Amino acid sequence: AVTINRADYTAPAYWIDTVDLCFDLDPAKTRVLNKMKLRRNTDLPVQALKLDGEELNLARVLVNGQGTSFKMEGKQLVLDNLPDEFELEIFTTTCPAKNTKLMGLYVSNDSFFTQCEAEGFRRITYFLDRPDVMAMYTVTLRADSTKYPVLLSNGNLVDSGKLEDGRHFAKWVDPHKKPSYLFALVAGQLVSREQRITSRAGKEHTLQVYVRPGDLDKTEHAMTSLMHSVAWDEARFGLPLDLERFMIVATSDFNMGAMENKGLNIFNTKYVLANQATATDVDFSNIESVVGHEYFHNWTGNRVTCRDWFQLSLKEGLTVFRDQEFSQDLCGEASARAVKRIEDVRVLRTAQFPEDAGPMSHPVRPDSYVEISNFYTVTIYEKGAEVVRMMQTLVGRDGFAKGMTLYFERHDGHAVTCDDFAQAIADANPQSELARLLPQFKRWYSQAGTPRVSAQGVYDAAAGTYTLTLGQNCAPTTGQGVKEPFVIPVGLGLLGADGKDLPLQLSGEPEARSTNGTRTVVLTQASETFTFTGIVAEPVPSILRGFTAPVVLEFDYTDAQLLHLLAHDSDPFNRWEAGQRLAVNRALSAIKSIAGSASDTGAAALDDAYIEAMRQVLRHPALDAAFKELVLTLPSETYLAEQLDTVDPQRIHAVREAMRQQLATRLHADWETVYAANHDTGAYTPDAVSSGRRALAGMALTHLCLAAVASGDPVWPGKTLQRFKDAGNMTDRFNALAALVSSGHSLAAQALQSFHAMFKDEALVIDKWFSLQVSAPDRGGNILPAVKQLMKHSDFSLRNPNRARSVISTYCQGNPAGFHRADAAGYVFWSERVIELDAINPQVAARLARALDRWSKLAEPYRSAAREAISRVAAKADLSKDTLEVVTRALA
Ligand code: B3K
Ligand code: ZN
Repeated sequence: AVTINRADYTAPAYWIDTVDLCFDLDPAKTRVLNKMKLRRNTDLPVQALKLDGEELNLARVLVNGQGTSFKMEGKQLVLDNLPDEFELEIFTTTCPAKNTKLMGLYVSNDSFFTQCEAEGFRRITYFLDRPDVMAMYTVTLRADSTKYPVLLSNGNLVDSGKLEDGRHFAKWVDPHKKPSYLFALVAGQLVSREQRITSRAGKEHTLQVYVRPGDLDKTEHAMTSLMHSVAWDEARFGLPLDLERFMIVATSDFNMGAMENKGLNIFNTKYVLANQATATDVDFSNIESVVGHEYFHNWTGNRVTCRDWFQLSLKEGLTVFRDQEFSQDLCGEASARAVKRIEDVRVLRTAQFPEDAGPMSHPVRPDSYVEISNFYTVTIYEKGAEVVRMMQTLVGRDGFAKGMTLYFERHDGHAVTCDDFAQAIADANPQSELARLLPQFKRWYSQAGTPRVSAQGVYDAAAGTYTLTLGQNCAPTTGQGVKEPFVIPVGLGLLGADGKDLPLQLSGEPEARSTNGTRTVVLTQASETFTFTGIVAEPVPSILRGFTAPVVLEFDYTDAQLLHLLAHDSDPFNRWEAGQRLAVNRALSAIKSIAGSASDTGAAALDDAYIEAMRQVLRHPALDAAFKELVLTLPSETYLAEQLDTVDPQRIHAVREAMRQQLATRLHADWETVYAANHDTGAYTPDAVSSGRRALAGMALTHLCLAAVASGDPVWPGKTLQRFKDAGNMTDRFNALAALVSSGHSLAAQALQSFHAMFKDEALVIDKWFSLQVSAPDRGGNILPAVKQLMKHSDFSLRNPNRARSVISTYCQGNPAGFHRADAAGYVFWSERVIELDAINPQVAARLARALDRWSKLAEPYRSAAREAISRVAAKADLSKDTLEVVTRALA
């Protein structure tokens, strides 16, 4: 496999100004006529034209209307001795029906769809398939009018009509130039929900959401989310919709979440379809953020795109930041914003931190790759978003908006780099810390790894000072031995004995400076000291408020300090974090002290102080239900594993389950009260407040069922089953089902059966049915047999990515104790599925291959067995470069 290096970037030898594509759509043989106008890049010496192509049948090549000689170099079509400007005509055919990779043009449920990012356009026609070649597109689609009544592509419909033999055509012109990865077409039997809107500037637009007939009643939320997105980008960043028509199309066969093709976003049905009967609150909120995300790409990604794929975070980190801000702004209230922030940080810490410490570790701007599809990662997306957020922290919210304006002034219509973005934000804020520290700040783009920030506090009663020493350190990552210090903004507060924030005055300053008791200091050295004056009693420090930087904070908090923060911190993030630290400390000491078998969890007994603190949270009159649910959720097994040098997944599971059981039994009366107070949320709306109440009620049910299983009391399981039957929305119904399943109660089987019967025609609900069963707590190794049994179910299919993921990825990546078995059967299963999937869909296989990223941290016998399984995959002949890159790096 060939490694592509960032340092090797060169501009393209030719530019493509216009593309005129004509498709004769047929599942077995689609004909593609591609007429382009090309121009030599006169900045470079004369070179041959090398066009990318993959799995294409080439029929004809004409230069200025004349047949011409060409050669093939590997997959590339090479033309020499070309004029400086010319028209190139290429005629190819492909077979969309056989395209199981779902890249390029493919068929799903008898409709045609495309997916071109990153390198799928070359599977449609020969092209300079790279993001810095931007062209104007005209697209004509021809197809059978009965089977494919709807014909869509980017831009505006300029012509349509009937053809002979029952066929018809549609011609689309995109008014904006774009890179090939943003090309899209859709053809099939689809219906749409339509909405006319008027922008702030008074322009009219048509918004459309296309779905299969029968799904229209599930499109309202996506449309509402789209309207909110349009309004938000205008209000917050002054960025309007630049198209008359903006379309979203849903397909049930899709490799990822959604795709921001210009004016024609294509979505996984999972992120479009929702109504209260079939979708949970989490689904509703995911739809809002994914619709927002793809829409925001229209500026950050499409108007200004990436020079090369190493710059992927330029559009993805920025656009995740934007969708996170969007969701927070829609929440309105500060407490709901904080809940969203906590959820985002939880994703970062449970997925990105492990990635950054493992074999696939890479900087936000990688230096090399074998297969770019492997770099659509939590590092590029979520850590990239944190880097953008730190810029906003350093220049302020208004300063950041000014920076965005300058970015578009400078780069609209161009393909640029992460450096260009950072430069624009800094230049718009010349007095800011960002401008002062820019070269050092940009280490966040070049250095991989999660920095650890250590903090020590010393109180000097005589001087009335509190001195905080902050240090930073980042462990080596693959290929990067030595790390230079990062620029780390650290939000700080000091709590007095009464729990209130103290005024913050650094020594040397004439007066205290802080907003709402918080101030942000910027750590730039390996170690720095900050001395606060006028402190009359020893405070409790609240460090890294709001999680101002993607780092691990090390501070040796006492239990008393953590309990104080949990009870009083004005920063909701750190208030939650204090509860998590209390739980982590207890879990880790139990894990370390269990001498014997994994089931010996006596050491996990929770102390009264912890239980009492959790009780106070549950009873707190002022805290939101959503926040309580987050505090009462124990750190995940994956998060706990990351805190250990050697990981025994069975032990972690046993300890965490024991803790959960104790929370269930010792807080029994409180769970009952909480359930009574929150289970009725009235007429369904997926807003933050009622979603939070449903989540907390669901959590209460789970704990009540857990306690009931232990005591043999039939009352709560019975009530839960009744709740399952009577629920007026999917969230309540699914939570009741999950409570029975996750507590291992015998009523679960009948509930699962009736759930399947109720929703047998709702693919997305059936996905939930599958994944709930394979993510249940492992009891005596029962999960793997269940997985194998479910794969024999007539609803199971390996070819549909959502379905394959709902069983296989959920098991291998979402159920550590079920997967990491002492008998290695989980790993054997994994290696077989990776190999099997790789032949069908390399992207799905390569994602699954990452389930063993952290194998080298495992305790024996897991470690050796895992390595053996990875080696088995790596030894397979003809692996895709996607999967090969993942397993090769894992073994390196
Ligand atoms: N840009 C697409 C991701 C494409 C992934 C290709 N393997 C979705 C998104 O981030 O919005
Ligand atoms: Zn994106």
